[in-house]
Amino acid sequence: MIAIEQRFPRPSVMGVVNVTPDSFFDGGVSLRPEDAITSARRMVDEGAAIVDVGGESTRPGSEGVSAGEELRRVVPVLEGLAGLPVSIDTSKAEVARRALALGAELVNDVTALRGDPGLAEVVAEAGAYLCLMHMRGEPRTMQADPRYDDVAAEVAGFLEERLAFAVAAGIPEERICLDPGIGFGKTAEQNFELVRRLDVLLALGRPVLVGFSRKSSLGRILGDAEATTGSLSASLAAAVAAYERGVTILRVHDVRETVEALAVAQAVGG
Ligand code: HH2
Repeated sequence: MIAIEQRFPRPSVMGVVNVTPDSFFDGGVSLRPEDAITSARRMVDEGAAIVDVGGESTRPGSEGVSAGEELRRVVPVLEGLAGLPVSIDTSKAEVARRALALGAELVNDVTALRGDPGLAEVVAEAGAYLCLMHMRGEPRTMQADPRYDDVAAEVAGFLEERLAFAVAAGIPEERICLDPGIGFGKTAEQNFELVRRLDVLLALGRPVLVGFSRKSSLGRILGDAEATTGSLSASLAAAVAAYERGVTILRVHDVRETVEALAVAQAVGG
């Protein structure tokens, strides 16, 4: 069994492929399977270690979709990506099971195994990699006045508990990475603090994945209080800052640019 830190050396890039009409940044761009497949293939050519295929938006305010609709969106894309490194962005056991059968190697669950009681068993039986992400509340309401006494400690405490849950459910620790969940029930300042204090999360001993790409905090820090997205240049700065603080996997929309930025950061780091 290859540990997740061997499969994904630091830094590795995860390319985002949203097969949705309503994702916060690229909604509708890859809704047709052939467009999603083309986009995912390009990301792999550009240096993505894996592409994360999702059929449900989790943007602030979103409602969620049924398993049937999620499957209808992602299955043709997964079939078209056979043989390529794929992750499935889902919290539903049924969707994950199908995706793993079609060759996905990682399950990216933004609910950290709280959304569907059947998901842990699906991941364990398939021997898949797993990403556990922190989210306060649910997408529909999560941005309504999030408060923490100590955001880094609370996120780490949550992920420590979810990691223990996953391991108890039969998923080996070596196959799991952790994610502070940038933008999932956090203010802009809390998002930046989570990256600044990444050492608190790294102390749990698992590789960390961060998805800051294009998120609204990047637009807000540049002075637009109503921003719903961030620019490419701001996303690259966030990726490099996260990498320099110890992040292993960067989940991004702009693969080529991020791979280039990280190559320079890595060269400087030696
Ligand atoms: N962010 C989004 C979705 N899934 N998964 C992980 N592990 N970490 C993240 O930060 C993360 C995630 C939101 O981004 P995106 O997929 O582009 O948007 P949407 O949820 O609107 O489809």
